[in-house]
Amino acid sequence: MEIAVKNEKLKNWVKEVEQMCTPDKVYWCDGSKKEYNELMSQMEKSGMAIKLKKRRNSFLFRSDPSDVARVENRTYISTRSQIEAGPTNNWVAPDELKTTMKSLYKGCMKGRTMYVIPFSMGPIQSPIAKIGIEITDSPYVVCNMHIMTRVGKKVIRKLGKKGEFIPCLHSIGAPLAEGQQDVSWPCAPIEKKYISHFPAENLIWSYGSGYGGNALLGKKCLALRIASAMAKREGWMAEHMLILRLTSPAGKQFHIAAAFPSACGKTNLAMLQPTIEGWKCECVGDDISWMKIGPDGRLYAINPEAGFFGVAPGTSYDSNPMAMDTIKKNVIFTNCALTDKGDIWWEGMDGKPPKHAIDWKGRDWPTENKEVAAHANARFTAPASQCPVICPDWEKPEGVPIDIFVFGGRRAGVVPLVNEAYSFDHGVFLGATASSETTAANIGAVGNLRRDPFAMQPFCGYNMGDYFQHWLDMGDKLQDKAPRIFYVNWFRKTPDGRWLWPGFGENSRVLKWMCERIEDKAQAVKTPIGLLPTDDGLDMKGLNIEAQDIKALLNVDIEAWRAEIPDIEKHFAQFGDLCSH
Ligand code: OXD
Ligand code: MN
Repeated sequence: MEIAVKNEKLKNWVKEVEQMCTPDKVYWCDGSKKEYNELMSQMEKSGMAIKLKKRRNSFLFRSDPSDVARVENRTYISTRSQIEAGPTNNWVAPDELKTTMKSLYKGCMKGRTMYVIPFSMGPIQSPIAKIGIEITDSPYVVCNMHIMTRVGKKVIRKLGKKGEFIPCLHSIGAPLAEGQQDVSWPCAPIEKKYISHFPAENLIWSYGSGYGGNALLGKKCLALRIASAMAKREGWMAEHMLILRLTSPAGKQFHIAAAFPSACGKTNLAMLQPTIEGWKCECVGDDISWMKIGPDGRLYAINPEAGFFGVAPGTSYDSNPMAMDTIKKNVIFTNCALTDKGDIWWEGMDGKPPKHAIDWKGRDWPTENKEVAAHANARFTAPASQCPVICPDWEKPEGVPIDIFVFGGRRAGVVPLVNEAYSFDHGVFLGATASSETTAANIGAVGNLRRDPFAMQPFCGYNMGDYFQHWLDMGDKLQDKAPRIFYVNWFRKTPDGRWLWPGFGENSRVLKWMCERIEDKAQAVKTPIGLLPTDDGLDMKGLNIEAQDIKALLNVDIEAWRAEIPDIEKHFAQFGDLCSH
C-alpha cells in the first residue's frame, strides 16, 4: 500500500507479529478492486477458488471438512477472573492462554504472505464506528473482509497518528516448509484451534481456522464479543440484531431491531417483502446492530457490517427473493455444490435439483449414501449494497432511530405468535428467557429446547448476568424514549404438526400491529405473559386462515406457561450470585 502509515502503535504491533509469525512477505491491503481481483486470480491458479461461469465475478471455495463452522467449544473470553467471563463462556486466564497461543503463532506464517487489513466496522464517518486491523495469512479472509467491512487507505487516513484500533490477529495455523505443496484449504486440527478474546485489552487472537466467524474477525469476534464488552463499559449496545425500516402507507417510518437465535429466519426477516398493501420494508442490516443514545435521547442504530454472510441452504425465491437477487454477482460462495453448467446449487433452492453436481467435498453427486450436496452451513458473502431493498439510509453516519425491539425463537407450542412487554424491564425478561427448539442446523438433538438469551449466548464478551443488568441500565437511561419490546414466534404448530402461521412476507402483518401499538391505534388484551392482539387485532385481509387457527396462535395456555417456570428458574440460577458486580 502506498499510503504512509503514521500510527506508531500500529507499526510496532505489525512488526511484533511479523517477528513472531515469520511470514515470507508482509502486504498492506489498500481495499481496491485491483487488489481483490489479483488475490482471487492467485487463488484460482492455486486451485483454492473456482470461478463460476454463470455468475459474474463470483467464486466457489470448498473448505476442509473439519473447518465448516464457528467453533464455540474452542472460543474463549479471557478476562482476569473467570467470574467476569461468566458461566456461559469458556475461560482460560490471559497469561496462560497467551503463552499457549504464542507457541502456536511462533513461525506459523512461514511460506505465506502476512496481510495487514485496516478495516472499519460501520461507515467510516460514523461516530458509532470502530477501526480494527486484522492481520491474517489467508487471502480468502482478505477477500471476504473486502465485502463484509470497509477496508483500506481511507481507514488508515482516519486512524491518523494517534487513533485507536482493535488488533485482530488471525492465522490459519498451517506453515509451509521449504518446497512443501500447499493444500486447497489449509487449517489446523480442532484441538489446535483457538478463537480468543481479551476484552480488557480489546484484543482478538484467532488461530487454526479459516472459516466464517472464526476468521473474519470483524464480525462475531469484534462486532459482538469485544464490542459488547466495550459497550457495557461505555454505555452503548452491541447486539446480535437485524435492523429494518418499515414504512406505513401514510409514509411514517418505523425502525425495528430484532434478535433471533440461528435457524429462525433472521436474514429472511431482514429482507422481508410485506404482503399488506401500501407497506414497504427496507433492510439496514441482517446480523448485528450497534446502538448509541443520540442527542434527542433516542437510541440510534448502525449496521457495522458492509455485507451479508448468509446461510445458503434453504435460500430461494420462495423464502427470500431479495437475498437471491443480492447474490447474482460479486459473491464468494463457500461449501455450496457446483453444477455442470458452472453455477452453484444448494438444498432448498428453487426448481428441481440438478441431475449431477460436484458436492461441497468435491465428489460426484448424488453420492451413494444420499448425502447433501451443499454443507448445511454453506455460505454466501455478498455486498449489502447489492440488495434490492437496502435502505437508502443504511450508511447514514448517525444511524436510524429504533422504535421497536423484537425477540423470538422457534417454538412448536406454548409461545403465541406475538406479545408485547408491559414495560422495558419486562421486555428485558423476555429477551433474557428467549428460547428456541434446536433444528438440524444446531448442535444437539432436534427439538431440544435451548435458552439463548438475546440470541447472544455465543457472542456475549462478558458475564451474561452483568449483560442483563446493562440492558436494565440502558432502559433507565432511555426512559420513555426506550424502544417498545415484543416477542414473536413464527413457528407455532398444531398438535398434529401443521404450521399455524404462513410466515415469510405474512410476518409483515405482525410488524404492522407493533407499529399500530406504538401509535396507540391498536388495542391489546392483558394476559399474564404480556399484551396480545385482540381477536381482530391483526390485519388478515387477503390471508386465508381459519378463525380457530388465529385463536390458537394467540392463545395463552396458563398451565403450559406454568410448566415453563422450573426451566426459567434453572436458567437464571446459573447466573444468580455469580455476577461480577
Ligand atoms: C451467524 C451466526 O453466522 O449467528 O450469523 O451464527
Ligand atoms: Mn448471526
